[in-house]
Amino acid sequence: KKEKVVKPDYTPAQKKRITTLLSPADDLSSVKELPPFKELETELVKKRKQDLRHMYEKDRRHQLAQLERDISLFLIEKGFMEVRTSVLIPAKFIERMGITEEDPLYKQIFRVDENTCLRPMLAPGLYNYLHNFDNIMPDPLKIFEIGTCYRKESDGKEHLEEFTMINFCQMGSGCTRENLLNVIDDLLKYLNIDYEVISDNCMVYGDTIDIMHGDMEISSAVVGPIPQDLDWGVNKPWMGAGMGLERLLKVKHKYTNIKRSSRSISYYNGITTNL
Ligand code: ATP
Ligand code: 9VF
Ligand code: MG
Repeated sequence: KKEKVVKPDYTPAQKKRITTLLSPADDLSSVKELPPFKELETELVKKRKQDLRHMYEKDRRHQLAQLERDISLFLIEKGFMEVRTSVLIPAKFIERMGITEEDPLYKQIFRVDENTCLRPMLAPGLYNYLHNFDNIMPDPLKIFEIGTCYRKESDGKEHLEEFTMINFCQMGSGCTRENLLNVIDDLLKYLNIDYEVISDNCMVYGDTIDIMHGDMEISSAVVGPIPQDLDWGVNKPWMGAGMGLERLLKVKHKYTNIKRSSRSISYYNGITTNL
């Protein structure tokens, strides 16, 4: 006969504190009788301090920074050239991306002043490089950027208002769905992340190939060309994909909330700093 799990009546604030202190490795579901709040809190605080001291002793790498380095080296090895463009972009780039007032993304833009906003995506910077490098580099041209993007978001566990995107793209020959899916497959195998491919569409690109881990989108991939390429002075076939680094970390470390993998003063490598 199954024994009843005795749940002490923690207050909502106490539940929240315990949740914050838990690491994905902790498994309270097998615990038959949970201890009083103060006892459990003390035990978890002690464990999390040990975890942090262990990181300081043995590793010292920030997981978001390290993931950026890993992806960067992987893509450079695959022939993609790294670029870094501005986080502050001209507001006119938003229109030029084809983001109109009807596009849900339009209202999500952080505007800095009349002519400037924070980039919600990396595509404008990449478009500029595709145009400028077209008659300098051999065919195909392969570039990528990794960096923070900003969007006003209302929805919680998978969305950050400040997040890190990797966007790689290739222009010229070899820009097929098959080649695109191969790059994504190589990258996600290298990162040890399971995924499924589904079709979707958005206002900017039309049809997209979405890469999912369960219910969460980890990447949107597109095979061009598309009409608005001409507004950027781009007139060759292309393929590209954008992927969120904090979502990759959420999957890799089984975080229940994406905040654990974000730029933060509240968490260090997924562990609360409020100890
Ligand atoms: P969603 O539908 O989940 O809001 P999206 O389709 O608007 O995402 P894209 O514009 O396709 O997002 O951006 C490419 C990738 O960047 C996404 O697949 C996701 O991994 C990541 N990403 C987008 N928005 C966010 C966000 N607010 N927080 C964290 N990651 C994000
Ligand atoms: C793929 C998703 C238009 C040739 C410079 C590169 C892409 C989807 C990227 C991202 C975005 N697009 N969130 O474009 O690789 O830009 O919406 Si380009
Ligand atoms: Mg998408």
